[in-house]
Amino acid sequence: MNNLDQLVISATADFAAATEPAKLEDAKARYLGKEGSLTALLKGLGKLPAEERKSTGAAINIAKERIESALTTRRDALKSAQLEAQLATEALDVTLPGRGLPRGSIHPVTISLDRIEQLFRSIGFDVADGPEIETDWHNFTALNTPENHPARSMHDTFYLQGADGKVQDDVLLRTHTSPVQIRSMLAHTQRFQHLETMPELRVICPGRVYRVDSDATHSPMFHQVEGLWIGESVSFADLKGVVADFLRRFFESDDLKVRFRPSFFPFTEPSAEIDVAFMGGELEGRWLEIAGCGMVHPNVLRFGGFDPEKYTGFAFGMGPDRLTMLRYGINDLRLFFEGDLRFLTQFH
Ligand code: 2NM
Repeated sequence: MNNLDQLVISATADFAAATEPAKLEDAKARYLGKEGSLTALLKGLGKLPAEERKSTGAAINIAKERIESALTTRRDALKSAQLEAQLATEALDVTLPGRGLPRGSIHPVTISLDRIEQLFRSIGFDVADGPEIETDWHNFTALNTPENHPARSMHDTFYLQGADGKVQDDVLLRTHTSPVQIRSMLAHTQRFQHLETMPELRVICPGRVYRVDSDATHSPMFHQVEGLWIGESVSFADLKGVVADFLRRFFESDDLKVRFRPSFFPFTEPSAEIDVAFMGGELEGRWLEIAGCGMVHPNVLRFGGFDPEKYTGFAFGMGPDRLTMLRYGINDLRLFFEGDLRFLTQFH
C-alpha cells in the first residue's frame, strides 16, 4: 500500500472518529488545510523531476478527491445524526388524544331554580330579584309582622353592624324573599297608578335567604322561591290550582297528592301549609310538608299600594333546597353548600 492510500485510510478513520461537526472540521484541516498533509504533498510537486510530476500530481489529486468525498459523506452522516437526535427529543405525537376541556355541571339547586322559573314563566309569571341586605321595614313591617315577633330577634335573624361596630336594628340579611314581593308590588302600583284598574301582578322571587340556624336540615343560608298573584278576583281556588299543578309538573308525577292544611303566617289570611304525598317510591303515601301559602293579608296589600277593598291575591313560599332533596333523594342539606365536586357533579 502506498503512502497516498495510507493517507486516505488515515483521513477516513479520523473523519469517522470525529463525533461532532467542529471536530470533523479540525480533522479536515489536518489533511486539506493550508498546513495539511495533502496540501504539503501538492506543494512538494514542484521539487519533483518533470517526468514524475504529472503522474504523481494525478495520484495526489485522486487521493484528494477520495478524502474530500469521505469528508462529505461524514458531514452528511453527522448532520442527519443530529437531525435524528433533535427529532427524537422534540418528538410530538400528533396522534395523542387532545386534553379536552373539563365539562362543568350545574349545581342541583340551580337546576331546580331553573325548572321552577321555567314552569312559572309558562303560566305567565315574571321573575324578580332584590337585595339580600334589607331594611327592617321591607323584611318585617310591610309584611305585617308584629314588633315583638320572635323572627325579629337577634337570636333568629342576622343584623348588620354599622361602621361604629354597633349592631343596627334596622338593617339585616333578608329572612325570606317576601321583601322582593313588597318591592314588586310597590313598583307595579306606582307604574300603573294612573289607571282606573291595575293589571294583574304575577311574580315569583327566587333567591338566597338567611336565618340563625344550622344543622343537618337547616343551613344559615338557604334558598326560597315565593310567588304572588294579585288581581281583582284572585281566589284560594286559584292558589290551589296553580300550586298543585306546579308541584305535579315539578316532580313529573300526575298522581302526586297535594293537601292544604290550615296554618298561620302574619302576611296571609287565611294561611295554609302545603303537603305532598308521592305515589310509589321510598316515601310512598307519607305526607311531607313542602311549602306555605295563603291569601295576602289586607295590611300587606295596602303596604304594597293595592286597595284591599278592590284587589285580592294569593302568595306562597317554598324551599327549593328541600324540593331538590326530595327530587333526587338527598338526605343532608349541608351537601349542597360544602362544595364537594364528587357530590355536585352527579346531577344533570
Ligand atoms: C310563605 C308562606 C305564605 C308570602 C307572602 C308574601 C307577600 F309578600 F306577598 F305577602 N310573599 N310570600 C308567603 C305566604 C310566604 O312562605 C312559607
